[in-house]
Amino acid sequence: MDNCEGERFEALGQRLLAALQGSSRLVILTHNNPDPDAFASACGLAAVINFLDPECRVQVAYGGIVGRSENRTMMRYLPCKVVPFSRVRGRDKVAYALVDTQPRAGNNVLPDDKVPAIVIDHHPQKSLTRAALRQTPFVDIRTGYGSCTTIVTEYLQCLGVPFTTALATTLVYGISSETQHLGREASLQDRRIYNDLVPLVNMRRLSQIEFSRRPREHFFYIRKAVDNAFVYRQVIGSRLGPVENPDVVAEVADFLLLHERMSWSIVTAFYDEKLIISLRAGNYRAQAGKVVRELIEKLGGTAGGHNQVAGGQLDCQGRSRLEIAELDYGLIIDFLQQVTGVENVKTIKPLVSSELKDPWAEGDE
Ligand SMILES: [Mn+2]
Repeated sequence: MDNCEGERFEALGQRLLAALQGSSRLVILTHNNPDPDAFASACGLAAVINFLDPECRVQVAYGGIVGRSENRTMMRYLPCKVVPFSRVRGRDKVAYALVDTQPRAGNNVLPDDKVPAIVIDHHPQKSLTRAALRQTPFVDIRTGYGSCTTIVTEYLQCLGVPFTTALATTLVYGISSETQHLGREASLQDRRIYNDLVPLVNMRRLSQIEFSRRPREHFFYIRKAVDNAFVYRQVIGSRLGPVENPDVVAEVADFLLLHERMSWSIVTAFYDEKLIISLRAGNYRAQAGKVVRELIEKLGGTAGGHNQVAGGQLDCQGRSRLEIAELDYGLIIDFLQQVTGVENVKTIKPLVSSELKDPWAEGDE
């Protein structure tokens, strides 16, 4: 493989170790409410570091929660232990790596005053993250890659780290979940790496993860999502209001985009004092990341993403329920105007309900 040739990959191991600056502990952080790509990247990097320096104690940690059934099932079979960040001891004395996210991106728990040793990601940089990355000794950001897992798998291959079945299965699920089986935003390199790994995978386990059983609450969310769903031209969306599981936002966005006539889906919900927003686009040149940043950043929130998958969050601490409800509705209208070019969007039609439900109406939680 071209990226594995000669001194380039020999230097990779040395550069990773040098970035740790002799630290005997490394905490690998994913983005909050980690998805399969984040978990797989983290476990892959843990295997890389363990291989390079067996003495280094590596921990994988995340902020937020893991709500989606597939992700919870995946977590049970990970080749490395993953803990909530709150359970990490001695947080001041460890080196940090970030995967599938960047310092100051707004979606991870790395304290603002901490400079990570390693950052590996496939999301575009933003002005805020760029400044923080300047001080980071090891940075590898490849926006052309469909999954962050692919980058880390290249390291494993280049360094000759052996793949266990559990590791290969984790990595393949990371890539296939992020790219919808290589159909969404996947690059040639994602495909190559995926093909290399597939023979090593436990397919039965992979299937168990992808088609995992759901708890009863899942069906409540599906009902709510459909009850509240609206359409406007080629856009489908749903406002979920307050939720107990933030992962449901992305899940519903994927689900709604299955509608045969739609080119965009937008889903909002309220969790942990934040308005969360998730965007999906059918067109691979849609620039969803740019769209969501324009929507959220002017309100003071953080957002980002790729062409077809993007998301953001807006801190609502100190705002009244009515203000949040208005922000939520305003976001939807703003989005509709932006992507349809219609200047004055007034009526949005319900998808299946007789009238559009307001998730913020009192007593409707
Ligand atoms: Mn990712």
